[in-house]
Amino acid sequence: MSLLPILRFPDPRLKKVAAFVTRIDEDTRKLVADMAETMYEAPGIGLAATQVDVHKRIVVIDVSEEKNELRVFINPTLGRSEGVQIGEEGCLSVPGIFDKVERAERVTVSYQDLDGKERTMEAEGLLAVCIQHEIDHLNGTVFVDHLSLLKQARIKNKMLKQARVTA
Ligand code: GNR
Ligand code: NI
Repeated sequence: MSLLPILRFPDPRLKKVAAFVTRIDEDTRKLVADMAETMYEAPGIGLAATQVDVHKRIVVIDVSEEKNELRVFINPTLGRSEGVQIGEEGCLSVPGIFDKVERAERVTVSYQDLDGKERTMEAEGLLAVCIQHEIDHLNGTVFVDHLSLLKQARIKNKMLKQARVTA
């Protein structure tokens, strides 16, 4: 397994729309293992392939307390969504920034598992937030895009300055 570098906002590669996965092979399984390791090490509760510059529709999530319930979503799509929740979000691609985002409270997500089997599940609360946040990444959207233009501009400035100092 290996840790993968995570793209930082406002890297334009975070805006790419990821492609559907047509074949789940050894490379896919290796990528999922590396993504999981990268997510746990960060640490984060989710990671989309987009964030590690792989533009395929693959997401890993673990919202459990013990960090022992890895969920893998290949080609996830949202079905029904119900209700509204507003929660503080963060993103491994926008370190140090946290702000409130409105999301559906409950979602139905269809996806393929690592065996290629089609599955559908319902999620609520933090898991539902995380699924919506990760599917956004696959579509080239970062949580910052849900904030006001003023906040977006401030965050972009802060990130660019930070990158300059770090480089
Ligand atoms: O680790 C993460 N925490 C988090 C908290 C609230 C809402 C969404 C998230 S996802 C984030 C990891 C990440 O950036 N996934 O893309
Ligand atoms: Ni994120």
